Amino acid sequence: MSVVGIDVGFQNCYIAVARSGGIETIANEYSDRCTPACVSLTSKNRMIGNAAKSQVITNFKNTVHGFKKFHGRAFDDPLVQVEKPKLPYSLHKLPNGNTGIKVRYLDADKVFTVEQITGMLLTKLKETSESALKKPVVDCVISVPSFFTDAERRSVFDATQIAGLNCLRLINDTTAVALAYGIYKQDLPTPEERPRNVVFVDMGHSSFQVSITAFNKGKLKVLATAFDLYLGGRNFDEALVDYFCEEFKIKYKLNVRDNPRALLRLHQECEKLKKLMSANSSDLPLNIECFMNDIDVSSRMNRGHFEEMCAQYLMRVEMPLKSALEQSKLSRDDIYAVEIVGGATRIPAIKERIAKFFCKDISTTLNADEAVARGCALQCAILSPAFKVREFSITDVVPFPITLRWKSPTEDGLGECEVFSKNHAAPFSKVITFHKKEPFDLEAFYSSPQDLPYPDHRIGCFSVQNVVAQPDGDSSKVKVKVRVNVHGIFSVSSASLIEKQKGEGEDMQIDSEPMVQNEGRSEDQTSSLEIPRIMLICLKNKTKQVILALSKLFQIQEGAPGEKQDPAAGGSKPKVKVKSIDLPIMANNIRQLDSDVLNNFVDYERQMIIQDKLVKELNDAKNAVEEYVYDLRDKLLNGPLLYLLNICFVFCPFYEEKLDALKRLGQPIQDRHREHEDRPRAFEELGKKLQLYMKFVDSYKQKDERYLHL
Ligand code: ATP
Ligand code: K
Ligand code: MG
Repeated sequence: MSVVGIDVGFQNCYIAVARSGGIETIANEYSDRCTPACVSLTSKNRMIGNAAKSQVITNFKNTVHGFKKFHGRAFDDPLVQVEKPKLPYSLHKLPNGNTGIKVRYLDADKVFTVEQITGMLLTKLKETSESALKKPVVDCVISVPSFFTDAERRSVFDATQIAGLNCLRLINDTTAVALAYGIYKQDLPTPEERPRNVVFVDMGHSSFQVSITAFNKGKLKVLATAFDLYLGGRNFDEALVDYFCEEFKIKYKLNVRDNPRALLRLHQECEKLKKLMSANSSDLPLNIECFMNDIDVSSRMNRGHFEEMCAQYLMRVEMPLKSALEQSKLSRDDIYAVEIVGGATRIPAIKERIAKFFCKDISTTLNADEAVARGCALQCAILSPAFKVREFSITDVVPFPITLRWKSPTEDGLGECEVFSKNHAAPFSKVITFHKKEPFDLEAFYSSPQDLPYPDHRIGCFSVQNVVAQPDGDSSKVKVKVRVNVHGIFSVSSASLIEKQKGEGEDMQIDSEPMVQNEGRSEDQTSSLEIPRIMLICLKNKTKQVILALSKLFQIQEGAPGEKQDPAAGGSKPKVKVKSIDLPIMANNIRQLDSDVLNNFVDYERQMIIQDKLVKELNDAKNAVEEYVYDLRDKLLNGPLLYLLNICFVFCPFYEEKLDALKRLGQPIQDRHREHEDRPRAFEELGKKLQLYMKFVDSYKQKDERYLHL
């Protein structure tokens, strides 16, 4: 079993693998450890990663990049609409309202979903890992931004399945970084001591993420996360592009924005310039030859001017830092270190802002590009039974609070409660007990839409089916397990009806001691809320009438979920025999691909893989033929052979057959050629052997005449 971690960035992807010697990031066939998040479709095949990036300008309409943020988003989503005019390729509204990507592929118009495009990218990353490890790769851990909502996570997860990967965890970028930081630290405080609090800051190409994490020996606990969804390296590129577009309009009368190719080139050059300015504060040139209408353009820029231009972005660095610090309830003095990763944190002005806010020098002990992937590989190693790693427990947070609302078709029971508060530990399961006579619906949604970086606060509706009253007409006890799983995805994962048995006295069972249970290595913690707490929340929101109805209708119970037999919890209670029946749950309005659609995508991805392979084999064969022909031609410059070669080309439709035919034709000629070449060498060797033999004979001749005949 291989153990692989993948950082799927907006711009750059990295792969790390666990080997016996430790974690290693691996390079692709271009000896590059960074694989661009780029997919290019052509009339024959797909190009993915570096090969696709080289098509960005030449095949701009069909080269897809910057798609990570379309995961789980509708076409009409404001974020999608903001991005749309900036893209060189077209977006398309899918029948279900989702964002589709329209390209030409195999000489036909084709709309791919974002899951399919990320699936293609993951296929490439899977192949890269497989060729490095020389064995199949299935299990992996993949990073997502900590602010990704349910729909976005489900969409990324679907993409992993399209690529045939078994994603053991979708881990938050900054949590992966925290793991990469903490697992090797030998000097962490013991569990009894005050934890070591470290701030992790990641600014990539598209967004800015901050987390504050508390470390003790053998564990990390995320305290808080914060982000700016729209702040990343690309903003700084765009500022430069804007500036030069204006300048070239005046200086050269060029309307760069009307020419997608020129605009893309300017983008590339501006990104290069931006990187140069990180290391250089002097005046730097920008030169682009044959930029537009055969005009060469040139200009200059320096760091000071650049920072002025980007003031609006630099200003926004502080907010997420402040938010994370406030949420963590720590003071600056409680912070042990501020670790930065992500390409855009190399901009000196960004580093300065971060350092200034925490009144602390920033640390760069982690590899800024590879830390996320390394953390993913470490998490994969922890989760994989095939690998032995130091025990290290990871507790992440729920980034946005989640509320559950319930209703039945006829019963007048209606209520809601916040099941996961902001920064609640995750993964985590809770068991809620209802008293119901008929099936009922549970609607899950994010409690505070105003803080949500997503336009729709609904998560989904879960119908608990087959609920019936007890034979005596009483309500049945229904235990429902709700959870935020290892991927950070919410679900109502199971429900069961507890059948009253004779002799059961109590109507409710509430364990007074909160129980937190570890479910194996997934560290999925289980517990429930106490009634008083829920009542409090409901009191805030609902009328007295509802509260009264509520108090009759539900209870929330501590305990492990999924038990077939209710254990006598607490020990002191009398043992009560109950029968539990599993209830089916129907999930509606979940933003995830239907299983038949997903299966189609899986099949289609396989077909495209085969198509790419065929094209590659054909190309390889073609290259082999060409090589062979050139080789032969060099050796036999003229004669009837060339004539024969040409015939062979005309009549053989397939390269492999051509090559075989050619070899049949060429072999005897080549053999003779080699013989001819070998002849002088053979003479030379024969001469040497003769000399040796003569020496041998001479030496023995003197001793014994008989040896002469040997
Ligand atoms: P995201 O995390 O938003 O999904 P990503 O992971 O693909 O994106 P990174 O690879 O961390 O992003 O960073 C890429 C960004 O960092 C690009 O904008 C790139 O131009 C920028 N960058 C890289 N090196 C430098 C540098 N030396 N100076 C300034 N910016 C840099
Ligand atoms: K990255
Ligand atoms: Mg990143």
